[in-house]
Amino acid sequence: MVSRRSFLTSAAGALVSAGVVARNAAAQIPEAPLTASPATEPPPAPASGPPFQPVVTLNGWSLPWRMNGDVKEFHLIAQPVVREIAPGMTAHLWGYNGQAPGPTIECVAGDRVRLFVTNQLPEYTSIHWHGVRLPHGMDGVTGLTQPPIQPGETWVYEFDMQHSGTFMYHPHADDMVQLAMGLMGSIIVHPRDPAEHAVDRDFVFLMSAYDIEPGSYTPRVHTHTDFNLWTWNSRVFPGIAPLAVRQGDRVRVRIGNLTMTNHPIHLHGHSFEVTGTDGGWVPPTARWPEATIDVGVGQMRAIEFVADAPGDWAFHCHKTHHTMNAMGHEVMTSIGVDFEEAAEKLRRLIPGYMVMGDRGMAEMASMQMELPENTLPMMTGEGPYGPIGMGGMFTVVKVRADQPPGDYTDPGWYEPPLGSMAYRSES
Ligand SMILES: [Cu+2]
Repeated sequence: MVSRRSFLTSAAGALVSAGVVARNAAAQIPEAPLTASPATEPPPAPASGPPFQPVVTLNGWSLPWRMNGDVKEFHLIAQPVVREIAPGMTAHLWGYNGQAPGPTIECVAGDRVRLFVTNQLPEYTSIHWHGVRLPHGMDGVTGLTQPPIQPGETWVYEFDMQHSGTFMYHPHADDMVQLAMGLMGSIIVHPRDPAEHAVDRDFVFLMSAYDIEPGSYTPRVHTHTDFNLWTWNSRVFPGIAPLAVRQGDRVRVRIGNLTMTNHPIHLHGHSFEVTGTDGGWVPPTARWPEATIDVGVGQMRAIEFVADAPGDWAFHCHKTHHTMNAMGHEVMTSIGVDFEEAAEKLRRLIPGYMVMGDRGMAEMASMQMELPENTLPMMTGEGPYGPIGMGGMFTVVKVRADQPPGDYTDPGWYEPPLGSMAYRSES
């Protein structure tokens, strides 16, 4: 049996040093740094406690726990972290246990949980368990339900997880700054009966937004709505893992929104139903088909579909500026303007000066432009037929007949059967 002190010390040591991942309390062996592999890992089976089918956290992982008698103990450490947004750009954020967003907390309805929260931030914090029904004093609202957790302190939250569903955790302390810095995570409470709400593949991610000037690393925390990086689990395409599924699978995707605007999330090639919100499960009689679901600020939506159509299907926010990276807002529209005369003069002063945007901006997607340090192209991601022209809140659901059960490896690009693809007219 591991003593509480040694558990806390080793958990802190293993998790904190260099942002490494530990999969469970029994095996805190540093694995590859998170930045090394953007791929989605298969979920590990629960190490102890009641059985459940684990979720896949896109570009993330689930928090290890240990059983102390009948209580499931977790340890969150709020601290500064370095997060790779996509290859070519890292951000200096605040997160939990080496990552922003923090690891996913998974438990089972009926579990009693004890959550240790250590504050290694330079200012006070708290954790609110969004959507979870619990006693007043565990709700984590600084000033209202508890004094703040001061830097260096560890506080303990303890309550019963009464209902299954998808929830979120985040501070209610200096909210605007602490959410703009990335302090958040997902909570999955699985049904006590694993057959209830069972699916073949279960994914989760949180939407967050940052305002990071090209060439800098720390988000501007006083931005209200004009963020320039729209992320899923603090990653942007092509840094977001694909959702690899087997044809015929019933798939659930749980999407939480802790940005400051709504996101209409659209899935190609399929029709889905909303089966859960942060309030709980939607009764089957109250569901209807959708291809786009608007996820409002502070909301969670769980969608489910049968992946019946093989192919690579775009899955993205439908706000076009949310599928772009690090974009400037003060860009003049110059479509239809003839700049050549002015450009000729400018080239005498600035050799190689190019006119951009007079025929739209698609060209910029394929152009290798010189970028400032630590930023990303606005439109990014290369597909099998050229630039995809989208970054930000975008990834691909890859449906394959031969994707082995339980295998989440990226199967590569889809090759459509002969005669099933759009083609150039020769007439
Ligand atoms: Cu959006």
